Amino acid sequence: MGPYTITYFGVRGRCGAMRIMMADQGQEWKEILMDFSDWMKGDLKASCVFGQLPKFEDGGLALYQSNAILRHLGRNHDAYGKDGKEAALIDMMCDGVEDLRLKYVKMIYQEYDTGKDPYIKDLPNHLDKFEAVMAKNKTGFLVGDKPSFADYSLFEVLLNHLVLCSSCLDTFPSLKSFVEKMSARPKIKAFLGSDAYKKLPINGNGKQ
Ligand code: 0HH
Repeated sequence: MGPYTITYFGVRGRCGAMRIMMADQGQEWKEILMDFSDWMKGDLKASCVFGQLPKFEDGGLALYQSNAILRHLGRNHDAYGKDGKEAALIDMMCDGVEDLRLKYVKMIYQEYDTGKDPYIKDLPNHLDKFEAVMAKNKTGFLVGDKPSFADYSLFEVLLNHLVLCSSCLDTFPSLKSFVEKMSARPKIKAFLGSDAYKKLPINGNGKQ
């Protein structure tokens, strides 16, 4: 397994969580940066299973769909629970994070000017679900006692929300502590401090 290759645009976007996960798992990966004008020529798009990036390569295996890629990394790096029951719960949490991510992406790309304030007002009604799971598990992770791919996905979505609204976790102590502890993991700390991470905008339209 590995070294891996990501082909994507020059944003964190759909690759934010997988990059943090690979960094924390001590993996190296290659980045192929796709210029949007080259993308518009259509050749690469035509070769992608769903006509979209990211493309992720693990040796001869080419994968699309960011959550499928996270699951693949979860299987490769023992971050998919200790048994079938934990794996099912991790899948559930990953899908819950995806629902929040989609709401965020819709607001950012389609209705930032009018939708940002209502989005922030409604945010506690979504974050409280993750707070409850995190508080109940008591290990500092969503499921089990070590980070799974769902934790990396949640962590990355929460980092983006803290940029949107720096106080959004103030009433959610378990999520706040989760973000602090994940941010302090040495390999994550090094990655978040790297130029490779900092130079990329969160989203493709300059909104955050
Ligand atoms: N469900 C898929 C997944 O999770 C969704 C993939 C997706 O939406 O992997 N891909 C988009 C790019 S992500 C895509 O391929 C949004 C980032 C936009 C940044 C673009 C410009 C950056 C310039 C600096 N879109 C292209 C397309 O659909 O033709």
